[in-house]
Amino acid sequence: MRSAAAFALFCLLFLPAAEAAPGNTVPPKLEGWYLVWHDEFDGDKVDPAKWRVEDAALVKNKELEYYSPANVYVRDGKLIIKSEKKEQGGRPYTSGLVETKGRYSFEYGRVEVRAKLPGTKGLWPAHWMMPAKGGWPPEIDIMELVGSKPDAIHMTNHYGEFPRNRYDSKVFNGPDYTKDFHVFALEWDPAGLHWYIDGVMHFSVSRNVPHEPFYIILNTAVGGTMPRDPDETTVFPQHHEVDYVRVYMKEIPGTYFLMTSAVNGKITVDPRLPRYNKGDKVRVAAVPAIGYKFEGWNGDANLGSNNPGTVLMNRHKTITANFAPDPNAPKLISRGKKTAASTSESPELSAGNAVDGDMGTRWSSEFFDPQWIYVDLGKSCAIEAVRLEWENASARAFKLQVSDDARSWRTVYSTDNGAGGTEEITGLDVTGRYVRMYGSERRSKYGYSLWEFEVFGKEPPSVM
Ligand SMILES: [Ca+2]
Repeated sequence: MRSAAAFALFCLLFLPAAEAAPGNTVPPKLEGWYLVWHDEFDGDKVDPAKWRVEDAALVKNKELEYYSPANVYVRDGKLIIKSEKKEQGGRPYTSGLVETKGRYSFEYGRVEVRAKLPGTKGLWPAHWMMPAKGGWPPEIDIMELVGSKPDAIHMTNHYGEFPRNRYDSKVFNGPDYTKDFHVFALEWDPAGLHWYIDGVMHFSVSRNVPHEPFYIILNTAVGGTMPRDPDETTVFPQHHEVDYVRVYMKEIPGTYFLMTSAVNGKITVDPRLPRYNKGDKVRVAAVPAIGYKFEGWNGDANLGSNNPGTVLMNRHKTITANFAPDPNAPKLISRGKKTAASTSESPELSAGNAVDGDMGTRWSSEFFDPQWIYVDLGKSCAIEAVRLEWENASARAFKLQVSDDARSWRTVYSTDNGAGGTEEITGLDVTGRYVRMYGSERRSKYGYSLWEFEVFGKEPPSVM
């Protein structure tokens, strides 16, 4: 399988490039592969249906950048991620991050990113992937580069359970990758991960291969543990230029892919398989994010307004779900309200940090089970949804509970397989003044750690 793909790529590299009109790039056919998703960046802006653009001072790796949407734009057929020495949001530098999170994810296939990387001390451009269901690890790093060593490409597979996570990694020393465009590719099948640079395989692993959908992230970090911080030799601004991102699936006769993508909601697929046999029936359901409603299907679903519906697999199919803002959606009613928690890891990590609307502040409990945090809505409210924004130290088993007096609790949701990341629990139909996350099993040896704990619903009309 490997040699066939390598041969196909070899041929591709030596074919004359087709001159495509601007705005109309046609990706080349890769023999044996089917193009399922791509962005050639031919338009005049970042496509919000494909990319989520970060707007936050993310707290990780001691990085120094603020990820600003102003630093990400499309120009001359390229996605540009600009890094500048400019204060924003309490950080001394601005840079950019885009990801297909909440839009597109895939399991197995070939992803290609053609890019020209920024160099200079303290910069850290990366093309990487994270699991769609949330949590960390796993993580696959297609390409990472430390700006002060512009000829060294890092390729890494992160695996295991936080905090006993591990990684397999290789550094390939080639040309200066900041001078020209290069193609960084990852091939991923159930048996292995294979990293390619300009069509040549440089790293491969056959253990700890992930088996779940991942989304794609492109960014440039500034400072932090990997590149160290910029110094007087650092040159700003810097530009990370991406010519295209393409995802291919391997063609196997008689099997078909179901591609799904959605913004402001998700499509659940049952059974969810990397590929299907002819005649298989797949149940799909469109689940709007909090604040949105389902408006219908697009693509090959052929489901009318049925939700959920059943898709017959007799060819490759792509379906998207449309979600629109819901004017009747429940409102955020927990922001800034009183909180209490069983414990706090330290005074700086108190319960109030989970309702302050700041994704850079968090509540963290002490490191034993059980632990809880509740918010006091001030009066009895109709509660319809809860969103939990977990830090890495998340809950494997937890309940959501509601109370009128903070003593007697009613369980309204329970799981023993919490995914971490962003967890939205919707469709609640309960009334209460207090809402509690009660954790009974931690996912790590650390505590329960929430960037935000958000309750959505309706406050009662004021009594005259
Ligand atoms: Ca917070």
